[in-house]
Amino acid sequence: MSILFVLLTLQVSAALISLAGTILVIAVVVFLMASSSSEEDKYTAKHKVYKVRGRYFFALVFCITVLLIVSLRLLPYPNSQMPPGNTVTVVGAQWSWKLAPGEFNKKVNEFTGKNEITLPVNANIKFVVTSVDVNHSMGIYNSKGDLMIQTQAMPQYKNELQFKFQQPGDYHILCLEYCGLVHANMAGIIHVQ
Ligand SMILES: [Cu+2]
Repeated sequence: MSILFVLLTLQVSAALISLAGTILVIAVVVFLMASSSSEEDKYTAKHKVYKVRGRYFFALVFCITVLLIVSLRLLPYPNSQMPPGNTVTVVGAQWSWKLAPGEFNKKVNEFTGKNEITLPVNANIKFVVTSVDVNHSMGIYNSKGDLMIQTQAMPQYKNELQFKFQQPGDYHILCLEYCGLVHANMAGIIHVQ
């Protein structure tokens, strides 16, 4: 229920921002129409339009720059300084997840791991995610069933994802990309303590 509420709130916010943008565009058009008279020659009208367009452009650049700086600061990525021991390799396969501490740099089909791992709470963890066969998607859920993070598990490619578990407990790994018959049974568990 709370997820739905958050989504609706985000949608409503997006709709309001779009509405404000639309009203701004209409206001500019109305202003141009109101401030131009039929006797005006082409040259004067063009000059006037270019003047407003220039101001509008700089205002837009200013707004976008401010929003970009604010939103970049809010990105949920921890900074990349972390002890090397906090790296976990995750390998997806039809149809299981395998996890082991450290980054695995040999051939991926030689990787041996378990479908569960224990990780420390409140530490930056780097997941290095790949696949031995087809595309999978690693989604990590908390005990309430909320999706915390996700990234693709792709053959011959490593995706890195950083995350800090702020609550101890059991987190579940599920596959978010249909990968064949037993896709739904692809499950792993992360014990955070
Ligand atoms: Cu799958």
